[in-house]
Amino acid sequence: MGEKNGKSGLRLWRDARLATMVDGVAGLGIVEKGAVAVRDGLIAYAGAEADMPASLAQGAEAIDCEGRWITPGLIDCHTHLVHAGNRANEFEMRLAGATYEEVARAGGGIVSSVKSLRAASEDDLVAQTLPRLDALIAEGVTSVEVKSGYGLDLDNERKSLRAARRLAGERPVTVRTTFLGAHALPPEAKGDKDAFIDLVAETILSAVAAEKLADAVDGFCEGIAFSPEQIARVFDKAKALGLPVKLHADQLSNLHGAALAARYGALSADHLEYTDEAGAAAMAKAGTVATILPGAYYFIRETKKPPVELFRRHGVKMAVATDNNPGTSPLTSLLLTMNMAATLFGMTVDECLAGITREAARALGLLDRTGTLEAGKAADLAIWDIERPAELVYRMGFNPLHARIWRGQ
Ligand code: DI6
Ligand code: FE
Repeated sequence: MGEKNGKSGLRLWRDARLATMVDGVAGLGIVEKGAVAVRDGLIAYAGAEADMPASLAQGAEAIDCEGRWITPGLIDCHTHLVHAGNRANEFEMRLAGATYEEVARAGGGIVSSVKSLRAASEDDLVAQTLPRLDALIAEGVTSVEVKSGYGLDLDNERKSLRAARRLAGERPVTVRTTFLGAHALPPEAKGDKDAFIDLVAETILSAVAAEKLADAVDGFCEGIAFSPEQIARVFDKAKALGLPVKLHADQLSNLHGAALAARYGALSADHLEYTDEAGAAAMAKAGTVATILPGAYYFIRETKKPPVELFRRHGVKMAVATDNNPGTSPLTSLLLTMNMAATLFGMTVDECLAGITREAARALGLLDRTGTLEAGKAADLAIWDIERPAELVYRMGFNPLHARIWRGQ
């Protein structure tokens, strides 16, 4: 762990207020006068300083937090961070009155990002992505999910996922990759969605899995993308390969994507503006997390809100994420995302904070490793210059991060 640690290899953050976010505990799991002890990159203790075993204090390098708040490191569980170029030109078209669908039909949309990504080298993709990753990290992000889906052929999907994997070598952050081959139809498919789905499921996904480039498989289930039947073919292949699934579901219309995701035991179903009660009930039963993405809702000026109240009533867990992508959510702030989730959708402060920590970890299948302050988990911490946790949700465009710890460093 390097020479910065105490002789015993222990580091101790003391005189802190903790939002432990422990599952099943009321609210934020707050501990006043708390301490976090860390050994070998893992949390050895998180709780009241007075109750901490004395052995953990001996020889530890102690860091006085002077009453600051510690939360789990933040987790952005839905991003398309690896992309090339941007679509500010389409933004201008939309400001002049065009809709997202009209822009797509005029040769813009996802396909224009596909062109840019195919023209970029893997090194170039990494270089273009790092400033976005750095913006997330600057606000305390310690884990991030990154999707492919702008390559849409074998070589370019692999290039995207390799670039995503390389981010973890460039910065102190945990990266989870998701294969999103069923994102849009590339021009060379000439309108044949079924043939493209065959290519995605049989050829590209198999190769991606063989190279262990993806931790999960996603799809875009939508009128302008793929039908539930087509997505199911990709999911069947994912299951056969032992990969968990997640889904862009019910974003622009209700194709019952939430229920489809639940049927496959998906880690999460994401967006969900048009999800109905049957979908929410199916997700609750399957333990599928609802990932709420207010950035996309805001940016495309959607008016239908995700059914947060239904999710609460059915006991569906809710994550909150940026959906960073060049077309519908060029957003690199989880703090601002929380403000949007609260202001636009009426999510509470507790729900927002759980959404970017514990529930985001759950949505990535990482809850046993991160997302809460508990002994045995990775020492991923964010230390904040705030007086109360609500400040993290309340401010817009202000970053009160004091320090960020990833795996104890
Ligand atoms: N849903 C979205 O909002 C983005 N992808 C998706 O499946 C849109 C991505 C883009 O326009 O580039
Ligand atoms: Fe997305």
